[in-house]
Amino acid sequence: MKVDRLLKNINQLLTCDHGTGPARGEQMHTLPLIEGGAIAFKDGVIVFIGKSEDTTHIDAIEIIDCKGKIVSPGLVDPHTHLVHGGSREHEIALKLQGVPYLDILAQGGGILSTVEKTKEATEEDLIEKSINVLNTMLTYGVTTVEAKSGYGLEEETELKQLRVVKKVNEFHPITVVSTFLGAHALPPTYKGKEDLFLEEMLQLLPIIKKEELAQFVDIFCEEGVFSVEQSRDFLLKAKEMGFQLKIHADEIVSLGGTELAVEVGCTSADHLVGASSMGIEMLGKGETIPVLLPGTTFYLNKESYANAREMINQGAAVALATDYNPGSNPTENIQLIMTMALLKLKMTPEEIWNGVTINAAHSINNGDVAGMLRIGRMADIVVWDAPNYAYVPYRYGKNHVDAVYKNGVLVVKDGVLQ
Ligand code: IZC
Ligand code: ZN
Repeated sequence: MKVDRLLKNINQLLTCDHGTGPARGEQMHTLPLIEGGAIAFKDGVIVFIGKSEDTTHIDAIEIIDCKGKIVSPGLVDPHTHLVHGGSREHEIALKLQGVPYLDILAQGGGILSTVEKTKEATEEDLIEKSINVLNTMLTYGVTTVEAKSGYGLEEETELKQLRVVKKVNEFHPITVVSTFLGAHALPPTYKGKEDLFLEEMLQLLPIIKKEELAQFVDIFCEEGVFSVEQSRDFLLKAKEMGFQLKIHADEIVSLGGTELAVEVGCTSADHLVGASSMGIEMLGKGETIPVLLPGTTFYLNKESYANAREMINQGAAVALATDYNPGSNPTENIQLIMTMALLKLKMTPEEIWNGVTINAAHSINNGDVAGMLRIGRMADIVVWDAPNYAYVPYRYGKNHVDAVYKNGVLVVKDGVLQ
């Protein structure tokens, strides 16, 4: 068999292939892998996965010795606020004085401060900034990212953000999946007129559909932002218009957004720090994937983290994400999030790897193209300078990525972007 590249002598080749669907509950304890593995691809497509000793029939243009290394699918970061203007380091002093995130927002800061900066930024500014962030993500081993709008809260800027996502997806190696988050905050001029504002955001959906600007619609269901009732109405209308759903649920105050997510059929429910036991039970039985963001809890300086253990016990398919955004988690480092999942969510290394690969892929409806290695799929592959998979979340604070292939093309070599 003639191939372009053959990676062999891999200490552990993590396929993350659980058959169909995400890894749920008990299944999350298992991480499908091949010790002494090999993987080969041709024209960007995986053509062989197996043991190194079974590769004698393979004639490769390039053979890469991965002794002492592990190989995984390209990681998936399923919750980011990629496109925005400015940054919010000026709010750190308030934060250290103990002013809560939602109070900063209520005072016109937080998300609303980023809205101002995003309005000021040109499309070119936003493209350049997003590309820089995506480049960093790629060097950390991420090959698929979800990106939300939500820093416009009016037509022009929301569409500007979504068009930026569409453009960067076209020419950056990372696949970017787009979400419309027009319902991210209430502009101060709409105070008391939440329903009118949400109606106006819904009116953008036909344009978004026509220009293929987003696959998902999301809402920030939170005290002082949008209620469970408003979120239900908004999401159901978006669903009727053919969008898949996401929700920022129970991030800071427990409102019942987790239950709502399962009720209306959200593909994912994100944050869930304050999810009720009823909500967690529903996640265990339903299809909605909990996307947990421990980096955000850390950066908000909170003590109490999402109850990943109970979600897994109840049978849910937990996924992990950075929540990369300028306020509550300004980092693109998914490997740091893996360590936080280990220490703060008490997830095992197996659960963590499933959480950043196959489950994350399903949480953005990309389970059939991302998050696992299988013959016939595109070669989105990360080579890690780590002797085993547990080493990556354990040995924290450094980047373990050696190489990244996207569709079979070497895009990161020796840890450096090509
Ligand atoms: O800019 O603060 N939680 N939205 C909801 C965010 C965090 C992003 C931000
Ligand atoms: Zn978010």
